[in-house]
Amino acid sequence: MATELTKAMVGLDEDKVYEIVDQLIAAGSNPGDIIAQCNEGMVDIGKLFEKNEYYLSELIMAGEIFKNIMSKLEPMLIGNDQASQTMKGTVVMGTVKDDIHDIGKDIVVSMLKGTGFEVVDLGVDVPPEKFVQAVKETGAKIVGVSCLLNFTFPEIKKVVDELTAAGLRDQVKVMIGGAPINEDVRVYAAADFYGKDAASAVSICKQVYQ
Ligand code: B12
Repeated sequence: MATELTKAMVGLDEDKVYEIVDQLIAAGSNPGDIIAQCNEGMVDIGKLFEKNEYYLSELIMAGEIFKNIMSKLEPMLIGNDQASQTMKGTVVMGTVKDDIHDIGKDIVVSMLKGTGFEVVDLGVDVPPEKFVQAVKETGAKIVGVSCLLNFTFPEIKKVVDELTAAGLRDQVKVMIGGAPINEDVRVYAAADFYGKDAASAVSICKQVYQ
């Protein structure tokens, strides 16, 4: 059953969305739950887009609403982990080449920072060689690759291949995520981990830096 927040999100009812989010924050709701409800709305918005009931302008608006929600939730994600005082390790993060979706990546980045990881955020539309260069420069043991488009799956594979070509594959793990990603894509790209959400990204990184 879709919640009121999910419904308001799907309807792009901006004022209602912020009102509900503010109420949930005031009531002490977990930011992860609020994100999950909004995310469910984003998936439905994507389906309406596929059916030509929503257009690019609606996707853009949905993205802006989500970013505004994140600016309310971000302070709750940063430093909400008691153990965050101790630096856990470095993670290189970016969205693959030709893909400009950054909302999910940014949530992963915030959650990782909030749990004590140093994150090198390469942004969006990142060519494979930039991932490689960042690993060389930082010595990160894990690279997070975000990908939201089916036609950019080969770009994930290229990141893995370039790491191999640079002789770095043995010392770095590759985790991937984004709405259309699943285990099959992980196998196709020869990545090490698939994470379905930001919380999974955190547990994967904790596992790698254990
Ligand atoms: C908002 C949106 C946009 C916005 C993005 C704004 C922004 N600043 O990011 C704009 C308008 C730019 C956009 C553009 C396009 N989009 Co768009 N977009 C969406 C939409 C509705 C929501 C995406 C989103 O932000 N979701 C919310 C976040 C929180 O979820 P998330 O990204 O999945 O992230 C979570 C997890 O996946 C995970 N995660 C994410 N990254 C990572 C990384 C790692 C390492 C790990 C472990 C986990 C992880 O953690 C996050 C938090 O839980 C999706 C629908 C959907 N199903 O997602 C379509 C969608 C992704 N878009 C789609 C399309 C087709 C496009 C366009 C090609 C449309 C066009 N004709 O131009 C362009 C492509 C532009 C480009 N080159 O990148 C399709 C892709 C279909 C496909 N599978 O290939 C989708 C699925 C819509 C659909 N159903 O048709 N889009």
